[in-house]
Amino acid sequence: MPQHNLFAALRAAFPKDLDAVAVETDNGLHYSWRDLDRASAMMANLLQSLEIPQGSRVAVQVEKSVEAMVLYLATLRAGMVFLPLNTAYQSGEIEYFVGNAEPAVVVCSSKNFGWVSKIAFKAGTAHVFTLDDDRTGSLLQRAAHHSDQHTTVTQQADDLAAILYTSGTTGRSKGAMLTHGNMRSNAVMLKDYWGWQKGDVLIHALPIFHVHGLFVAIHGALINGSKMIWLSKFDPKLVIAKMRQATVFMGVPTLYVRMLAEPALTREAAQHMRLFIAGSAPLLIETFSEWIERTGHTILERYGMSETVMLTSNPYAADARYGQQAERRGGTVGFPLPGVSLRVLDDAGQALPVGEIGGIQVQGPNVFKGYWRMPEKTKEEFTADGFFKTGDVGKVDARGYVTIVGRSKDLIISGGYNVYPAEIEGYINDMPGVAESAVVGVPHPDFGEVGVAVVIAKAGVTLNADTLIANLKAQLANFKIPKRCFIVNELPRNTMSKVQKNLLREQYKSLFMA
Ligand code: MLC
Ligand code: AMP
Repeated sequence: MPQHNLFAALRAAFPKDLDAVAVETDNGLHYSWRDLDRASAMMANLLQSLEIPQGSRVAVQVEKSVEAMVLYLATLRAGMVFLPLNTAYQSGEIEYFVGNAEPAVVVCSSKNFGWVSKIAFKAGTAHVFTLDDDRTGSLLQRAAHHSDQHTTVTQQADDLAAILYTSGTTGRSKGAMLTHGNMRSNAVMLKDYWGWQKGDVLIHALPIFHVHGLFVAIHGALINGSKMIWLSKFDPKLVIAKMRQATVFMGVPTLYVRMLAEPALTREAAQHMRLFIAGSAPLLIETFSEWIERTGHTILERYGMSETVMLTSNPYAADARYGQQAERRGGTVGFPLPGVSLRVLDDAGQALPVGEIGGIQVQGPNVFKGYWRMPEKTKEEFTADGFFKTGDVGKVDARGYVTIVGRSKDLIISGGYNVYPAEIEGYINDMPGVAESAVVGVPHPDFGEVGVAVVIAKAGVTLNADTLIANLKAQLANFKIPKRCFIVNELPRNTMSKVQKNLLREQYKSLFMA
């Protein structure tokens, strides 16, 4: 049977010299390619020794560490399904994910073991391990007893490799099922498209529980046999300092905005770099232009989703094979990647001509298999001819460049994290004394966009905005908390009684902008 396991493709790209440095951390540790191979073999053997079926979910909520990345590789190797969880999620959020995904294994930080294990055992998970960012925890202790030799489990292209939870406009989060084929095809294609070359070194400064840091960045480096400079947390000064030893950087727009605020960001500091890539949220044209002025480099913006990995990209260079010019155009997300079909449709489902704005639909080997245990939702989000409805609104120009102009889904993207107003409104509406609420996204100089809550009290009740925010903080991941809360007497409505969020966005648009 042919081997489609993503790990097999990554492993095949390891350099011949397995003792060369694969990862260098910000606290001075060096991991060789052999270390990655052996450690992932030991963890894969541990997972398999648990005698859980192939395809079992391994849910992971841990701080960023090389060992956490190795656990991801081990999960692939063992033919299990990786389920990464944002470290900011609190108990209510984790309870939902664990209940929905029914993982056989849960790995958490030791400081959270008490509450996480309680949730996991209640949901029927038999194995809960700990893993901390200082190379300790029961996962490593147990793995140490296993062999450092392991034969990668054979997988079909259609077998699941990961589930990423992503919310919808209504209802609870949905688990996007990504297969080995989805991720492998995307990684192989991007290696070529972004011109990865021998000697490339990636600065890895993103969290590793979302597509950008976990897949695009890690796969990109590993499938090119490239070293990573591994930062546990984004620090603009440190990234700028590391540019002298690196060639590739990937970040959400907020990271670029924060680096631009550093006087140390100069042409000289960025001279050794080959490529700066941005995505996960719109990159403002001001940021794009200022980056060119300050560093002499043109950021390459690309567009993707949890459900699809990468969809479009500005060109790395002119490439006759793709019939493309070399220009990276600010304000656009570039061309559909090789193998990706992208079309723009109106509300009636009619394809729109060049330059007209409509809903973006995509098809390709990178597009996910569907939502975990939600066949109805999956059906709703695909067209009869197999295109996925992204929920993004955009246009394609005569040269083929795609521009995202907005979203039909009610979603706020704050510093690269997704915040779903419906979820926050649900929590606010459940609070005593609240009649109703609306959460809208408004421009923010650092995070691009942030949430603002507008709340109406029940008759005769006086609400306190600070108390509402404190209440939310006790229940939800910190990045989801609205940055401001206003108690008002009424919400603007249209003739159908629907809240006009566009008017609220307009009303509060200058709140954070000078
Ligand atoms: C942190 N805070 C945020 C926030 N991040 N608020 C809104 N939006 C965010 N993104 C708040 C915290 O709640 C806290 O508030 C305060 O800021 C400080 O928290 P912190 O953890 O110290 O923040 P910091 O380390 O500065 O984090 C900022 C950041 C981080 C930009 C480095 O958000 C980040 O790493 N973003 C990247 C997200 C990402 O990887 N996205 C990829 C998705 S994949 P308080 O009040 O509690 O003190 C995807 C597909 C694709 O979209 O195409 O790639
Ligand atoms: P996620 O569900 O976290 O994967 O977020 C995916 C969403 O991020 C997409 O549907 C887009 O709305 C948005 N996105 C990703 N990249 C870009 C980009 N370069 N420009 C604008 N929006 C983007």
